[in-house]
Amino acid sequence: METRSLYPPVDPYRSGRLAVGDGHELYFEECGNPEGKPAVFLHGGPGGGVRPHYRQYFDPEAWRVVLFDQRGCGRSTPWASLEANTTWHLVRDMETLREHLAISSWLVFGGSWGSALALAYAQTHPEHVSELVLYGIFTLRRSELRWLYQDGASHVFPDAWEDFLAPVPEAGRDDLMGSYMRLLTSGDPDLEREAARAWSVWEGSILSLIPDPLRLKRFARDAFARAFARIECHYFVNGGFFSRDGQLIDDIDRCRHIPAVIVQGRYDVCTPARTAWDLHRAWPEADFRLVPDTGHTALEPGNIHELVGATDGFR
Ligand code: STX
Repeated sequence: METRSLYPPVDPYRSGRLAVGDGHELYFEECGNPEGKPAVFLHGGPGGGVRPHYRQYFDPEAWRVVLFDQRGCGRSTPWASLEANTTWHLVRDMETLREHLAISSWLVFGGSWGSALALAYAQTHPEHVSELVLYGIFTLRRSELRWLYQDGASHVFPDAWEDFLAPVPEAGRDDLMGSYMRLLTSGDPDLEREAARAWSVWEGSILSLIPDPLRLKRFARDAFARAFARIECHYFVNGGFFSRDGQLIDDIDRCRHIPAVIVQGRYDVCTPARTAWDLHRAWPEADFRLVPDTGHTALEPGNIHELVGATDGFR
């Protein structure tokens, strides 16, 4: 069978800014066909921002694709702000944006943190979701956060882990997320910068099956790391702002009727396959694709093949 690749690079036919309340303003863009079927792309992190290749998972003749930088990151302002920045603010922002664009329902596409936000949105506003395409499944359960930032991924990447530990004094290492939150909001610019870089590079180090030195450089830059580290850490010390551990999988019945594809890399060290498996067990109707030879990112060939296949199937 033919291996599917990304659609060619495309420029937005329109971009804009939208005030969403609490002093936050979002950058958004639309690409593809203005008369096409609507879709929205939810980026990861939280705090990761939109990248140009995210436009390329959709046939530009068929889809009207909306992309936006979530509160506090990318080109949205105030940059790196944690004020009025929670999962439920982002869910509301999606509604504000959807109404602004006069879209009645859209396909929701999201990976990693984007998969969590997609599930939170679909469980709150199922009537506005036509389909779901999810990959690198992340639901922010305590066990998932512990794996990433306390004891788990550290066993696979002990070398990168040493650099993650370095900014935290010994006494703070029993609670690394809490200690990082204090460093990232300490008010000392040098401490904040070093902590943001170490947090961001740790995550950048574990994302793909094959190492990517260019990604590590990008993750180390202040212009990316500060928003990414602060916003992620803020969401994670707050358990994603869910009312209970496991909420997104427990509440699957609210969105279970929506046609969905779930794509998960077997060797995803960032969000291990256990979570996607638990979601698959709770939601057997969704088309589950466990890719045998990929890690976390949407740029790995096997993940691209399944993700483009998913949107092609729904066009
Ligand atoms: N964060 C998982 C996540 O959503 C724990 C994520 N990790 N890296 C990314 O997203 C980007 C590559 C999109 C920045």
